[in-house]
Amino acid sequence: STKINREVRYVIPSCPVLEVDRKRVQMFRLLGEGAFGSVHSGQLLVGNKPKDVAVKMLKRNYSEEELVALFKEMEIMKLMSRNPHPNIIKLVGISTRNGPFLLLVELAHHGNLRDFLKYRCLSDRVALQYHNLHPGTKQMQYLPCVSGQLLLQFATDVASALDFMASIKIVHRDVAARNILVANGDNNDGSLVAKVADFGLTRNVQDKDYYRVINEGKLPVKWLAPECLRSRVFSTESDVWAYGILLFEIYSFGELPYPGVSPGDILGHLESGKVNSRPKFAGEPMYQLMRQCWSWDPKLRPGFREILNRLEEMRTAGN
Ligand code: ACK
Repeated sequence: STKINREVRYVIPSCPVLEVDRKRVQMFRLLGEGAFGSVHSGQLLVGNKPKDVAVKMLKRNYSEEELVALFKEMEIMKLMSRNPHPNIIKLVGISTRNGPFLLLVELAHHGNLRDFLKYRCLSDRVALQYHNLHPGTKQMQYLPCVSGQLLLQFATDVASALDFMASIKIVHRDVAARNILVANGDNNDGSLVAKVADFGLTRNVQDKDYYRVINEGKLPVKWLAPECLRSRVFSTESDVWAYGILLFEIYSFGELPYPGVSPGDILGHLESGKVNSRPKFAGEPMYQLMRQCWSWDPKLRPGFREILNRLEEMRTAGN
């Protein structure tokens, strides 16, 4: 990829409402590296009250593509913040002046859903690794396995966010447990809530209902619907397919989909009529829902509204 030419000046879309003075931003721990840069936990001083935030910024030798990707992510988040949704990570502010570009978003204290599930239900040894990985979340290693109720609630949280996004014609394109974050509930009552994050691949498809990707690098093959693998066509229906894979991840406590199948063989695997088998912790109704999300014909996949209804039925039936 081309390294950015420092002579080229980019006009950063200005947004006075969101602009924050970087002197008010404090950065603490490195949470991780994303595709284009790093994410730190931090605080923003709002008046004289500190607010927890995650601070996203580019790596030092960022490419032009990476800069544009971060801008795009910001624009998508702006679009969604007009009508804030409880299950979507909110944009808190941006800092564009007197230093590197910073994107400040709502902090999710428990990290991504995949690691959350993976390290939670297993042995002390794994819990200890989790402890080392995330020293800030020490208390988690003492918590018991998560309940079926919580799994169903996470599934509902994500479906609700994606239903909202579909209604404003936004296709996420990278729905996967690694891109869902686990945050504390609003009332500080120990409840947890799943929130959709990472809009690096997300696109607004205002005028048409699909988005064709031309020449884009790494794609999350095991989360892609056949039409995405074949012709790079993305739509709300392909988000539904990926949501089915996310259900598989939730109900297998963070297992990799299609274990033993290499990414290059996925399309062939699907073409021969195979899908993921029922994950250990999914009941029959939940597995049926996954199977419908994996309908070959996009039109036969349920919409997120219908998915929400089905999840509600399962909840009331105590599945
Ligand atoms: O599993 P994690 O802690 O969750 O590691 C990744 C890392 O940054 C790279 O993306 C974490 N991350 C991203 N956005 C946030 C956020 N808003 N709150 C907390 N952690 C975040 C992500």
